Amino acid sequence: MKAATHVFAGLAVALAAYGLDLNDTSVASNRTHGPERPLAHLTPSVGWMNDPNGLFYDNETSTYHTYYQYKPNDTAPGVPLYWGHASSEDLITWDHHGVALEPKDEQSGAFSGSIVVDYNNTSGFFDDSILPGQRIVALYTEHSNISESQFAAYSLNGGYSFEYYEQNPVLDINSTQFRDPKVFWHEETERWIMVLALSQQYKLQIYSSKNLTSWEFQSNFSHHGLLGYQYECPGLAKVPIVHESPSNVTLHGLNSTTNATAQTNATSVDHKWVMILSINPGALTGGSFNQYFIGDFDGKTFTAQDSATRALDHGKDFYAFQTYSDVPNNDVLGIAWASNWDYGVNVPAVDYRSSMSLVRNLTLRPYNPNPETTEFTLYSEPLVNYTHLHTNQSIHKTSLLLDSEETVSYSLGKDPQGLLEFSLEWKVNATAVTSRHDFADLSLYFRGAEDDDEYLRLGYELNAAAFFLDRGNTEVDFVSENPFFNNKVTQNIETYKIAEDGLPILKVRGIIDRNLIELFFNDGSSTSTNLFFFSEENYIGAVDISSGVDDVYTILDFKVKQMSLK
Ligand SMILES: *[C@@H]1O[C@H](CO)[C@@H](O)[C@H](O)[C@H]1NC(C)=O
Ligand SMILES: *[C@@H]1O[C@H](CO)[C@@H](O)[C@H](O)[C@H]1NC(C)=O
Ligand SMILES: *[C@@H]1O[C@H](CO)[C@@H](O)[C@H](O)[C@H]1NC(C)=O
Ligand SMILES: *[C@@H]1O[C@H](CO)[C@@H](O)[C@H](O)[C@H]1NC(C)=O
Ligand SMILES: *[C@@H]1O[C@H](CO)[C@@H](O)[C@H](O)[C@H]1NC(C)=O
Ligand SMILES: *[C@@H]1O[C@H](CO)[C@@H](O)[C@H](O)[C@H]1NC(C)=O
Ligand SMILES: *[C@@H]1O[C@H](CO)[C@@H](O)[C@H](O)[C@H]1NC(C)=O
Ligand SMILES: *[C@@H]1O[C@H](CO)[C@@H](O)[C@H](O)[C@H]1NC(C)=O
Ligand SMILES: *[C@@H]1O[C@H](CO)[C@@H](O)[C@H](O)[C@H]1NC(C)=O
Ligand SMILES: *[C@@H]1O[C@H](CO)[C@@H](O)[C@H](O)[C@H]1NC(C)=O
Ligand SMILES: *[C@@H]1O[C@H](CO)[C@@H](O)[C@H](O)[C@H]1NC(C)=O
Ligand SMILES: CC(=O)N[C@H]1CO[C@H](CO)[C@@H](O)[C@@H]1O
Repeated sequence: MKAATHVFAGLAVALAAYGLDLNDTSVASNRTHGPERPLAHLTPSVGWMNDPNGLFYDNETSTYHTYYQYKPNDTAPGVPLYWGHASSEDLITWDHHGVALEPKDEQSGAFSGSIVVDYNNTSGFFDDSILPGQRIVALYTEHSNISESQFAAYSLNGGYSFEYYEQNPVLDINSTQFRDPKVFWHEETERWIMVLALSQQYKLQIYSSKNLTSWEFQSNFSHHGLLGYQYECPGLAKVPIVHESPSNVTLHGLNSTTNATAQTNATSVDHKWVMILSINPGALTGGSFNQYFIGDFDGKTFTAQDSATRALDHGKDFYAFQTYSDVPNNDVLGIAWASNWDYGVNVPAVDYRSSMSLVRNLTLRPYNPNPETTEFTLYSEPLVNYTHLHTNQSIHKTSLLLDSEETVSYSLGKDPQGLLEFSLEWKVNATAVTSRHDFADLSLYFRGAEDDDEYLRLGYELNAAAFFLDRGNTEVDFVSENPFFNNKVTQNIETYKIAEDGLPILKVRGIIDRNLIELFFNDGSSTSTNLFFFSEENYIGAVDISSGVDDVYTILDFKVKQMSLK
């Protein structure tokens, strides 16, 4: 999807004329890794990428397929817009397969959509020669300046190329702002369900079908959450409830007025439905934003449990989140475009632009936003498979009481490649703060190996009870010149557990990959995903820990791994 305020016109020259064969695997099939390219995140081999599309798992080959909005011959979006395609077994290393879906002409776009595996051949597109697990049907938006309608396409070779349904469109309501179908099989009513956005009317619409080609309107979910300019890229997922927080700690809000167990009607409920919604522009922090609603779905109507909207990620660079179809054990796995339309077209780039987030595993678990409330929230866990990752250097420290005079420094080893994973658990003794005037911080400085004046600063400040990230300490002109690229991002963070001495403990896990940082607070009850830019090949090579106050912060556990691809 794109911001509708962008108008692309007059692009009429065939891609082939620019020497780019859409099916040319010699260009696009390799695991390319240029100097600034994230190592463990999906990036396109060349060209422009935005929303993830058509995510599915092929159980015959144990392979995850990810498609995405793609303009192969340019590092900015525009028509004709395609679906690019990559596949992976570990969700860390991706094989590129070039263009998978094409728009109907040069003035159009094959806009966002989804893929389902039609095991039972309800569509009639397949015969017995196609294994049930590879009966791939895509539903997507065919976009032009005069229309957005929903098209079907199917693959007879496991998702590598597609045939277009002869009687497209399968859903057309004569609108120019009607897009991004996410389709799934609803076991309870034995129907396919499609949720899509009537974008500029702030409606998510639900349709159902027996055969993926004939769609019947069921209901609207309208005017919920932050509205912004328009609704985009919705999703509806059945998310498992896990009744314990991940570390199985005793939650501190036991005198709660709302009680997480009561909220989900005791333990008889093992899931809730979650409606996912992207808006752009309209984020309170500027630009693109993903929110969600928790509720129930009966095959016709989604009913939110309360009037709250919740943030799927609190960072600047997490948009158009979509879940994978047909994942084993019904796990809810999904991926987002790790950028923001406010500046995504302007970020430093050479031959490609944009990255996806890591794939996240979603569950609903209890947490305490404050001491009087226990409620369910979406927890996100990044899937970091180490099969193709090599640890070059690791650091592990425990029991370190910080004072303001001393900075503790760690080198991350020789020739770092810019891929780090870290976790920090710390205890806060607020009574040791002598003055409310103090900036009572705990700070980590992740510094460049070539130039340590370039650094990311992240940390916690107890008077604000919030985590902060400062991505502005760099010589990269884009960072200082682009007014939309906020340098400072913050996130309130709740106590995670109480230590034996009664003091609160907090925790963060982070993955830093060349120019992208993903933060997971308190085992994933909130997250923050943000791009950052250092000078070329100035990969992070050291980390300093310091505090502005004495005896307030105890590092209970600090781990860092500096990694590269095997
Ligand atoms: C990409 O291809 C389109 C036509 O398909 C053309 O109009 C456009 O100029 C090309 N862009 C670049 C950067 O080559
Ligand atoms: C790509 O390959 C598919 C399947 O072989 C074919 O139908 C399609 O026309 C090809 N596209 C181009 C642009 O060559
Ligand atoms: C894949 O799933 C389909 C539908 O459940 C099943 O028929 C098939 O046996 C599965 N294939 C494998 C390799 O597990
Ligand atoms: C396939 O058919 C079986 C048996 O009727 C049914 O239980 C299952 O839900 C169907 N699945 C899909 C994806 O059509
Ligand atoms: C489609 O919408 C346009 C613009 O609102 C209108 O002029 C046209 O008559 C509509 N077409 C049909 C078939 O309803
Ligand atoms: C899909 O189902 C509808 C309604 O049941 C039916 O009218 C239509 O013919 C079916 N389409 C195909 C291609 O089977
Ligand atoms: C979590 O804690 C409860 C209560 O202490 C205990 O009964 C349960 O077995 C624990 N679960 C796990 C997975 O450790
Ligand atoms: C919570 O309840 C316990 C006993 O039930 C009580 O001792 C404690 O003071 C209460 N805490 C708060 C914050 O109300
Ligand atoms: C939460 O609600 C459940 C079910 O109503 C009840 O059994 C339990 O005692 C409550 N817990 C607290 C801490 O209020
Ligand atoms: C809880 O479950 C009972 C029995 O299944 C049902 O009657 C009741 O409506 C449910 N309450 C809520 C709040 O969902
Ligand atoms: C996702 O989380 C659930 C609940 O913790 C777990 O059972 C499942 O194995 C996880 N899936 C993956 C792929 O890690
Ligand atoms: C550009 C490039 O490196 N192409 C290579 C991609 O991978 C194939 C198969 O391994 C090679 O034959 C190409 O040379």
